[in-house]
Amino acid sequence: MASLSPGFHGRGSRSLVDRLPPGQYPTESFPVLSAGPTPHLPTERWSFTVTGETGASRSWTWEEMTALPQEQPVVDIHCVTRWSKFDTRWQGVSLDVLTDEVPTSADFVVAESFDGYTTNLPRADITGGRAWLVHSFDGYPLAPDHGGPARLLIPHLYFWKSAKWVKGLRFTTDNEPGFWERGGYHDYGDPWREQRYRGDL
Ligand SMILES: Nc1nc2c(c(=O)[nH]1)N[C@H]1C(S)=C(S)[C@@H](COP(=O)(O)O)O[C@H]1N2
Ligand SMILES: [Mo]
Repeated sequence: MASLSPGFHGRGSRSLVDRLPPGQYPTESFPVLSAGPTPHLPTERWSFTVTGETGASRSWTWEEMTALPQEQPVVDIHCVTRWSKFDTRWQGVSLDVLTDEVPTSADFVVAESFDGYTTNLPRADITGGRAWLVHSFDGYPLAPDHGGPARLLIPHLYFWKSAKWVKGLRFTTDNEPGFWERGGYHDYGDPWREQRYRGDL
């Protein structure tokens, strides 16, 4: 069923120890990690835009986005600062639904946020049912400090790839390193391979 996330394995089927990537520790809390101050965006002024490498684009207002088919992923998240949080519950729209609207043959994508933050990904990593635009956490509207009104959720990569206050996705032919990637973090960021910093294999 599409609303059950790939990260949800059912109670007890996989031990928490096996779900902890190398060098991580589990936490019950939900730390806030932001490079700058939290922007406060009323949903009436919010929009989300997907732009193709040719310049063609498609935008959604808040009302339009929340009217799209909703999924409720339950996933483990892993921050490069070494905390991991199991079974986090979100609600939002699959990035497949949004990116399907803009034809592209680009290999890369840059997520761009209202605070100026950027992060780059291979396009393949935001399709296939493993990345979302989320607006609720644990049954409540997403708190501003955690990226509300809406953020990306890409749980198979370190959490810096999950851009908070995201305003759009831009497909790019060339790989364009984002904020932390330019700052020395790994280009891809797979927690299972401990790809924390540039130079990690
Ligand atoms: N727009 C934006 N998104 C961002 C950041 C940021 O500073 N600005 N920080 C990133 C980092 S480094 C992490 S670990 C996660 C933290 O999300 P949290 O504050 O909800 O734990 O958001 C990521 N997304
Ligand atoms: Mo982070």
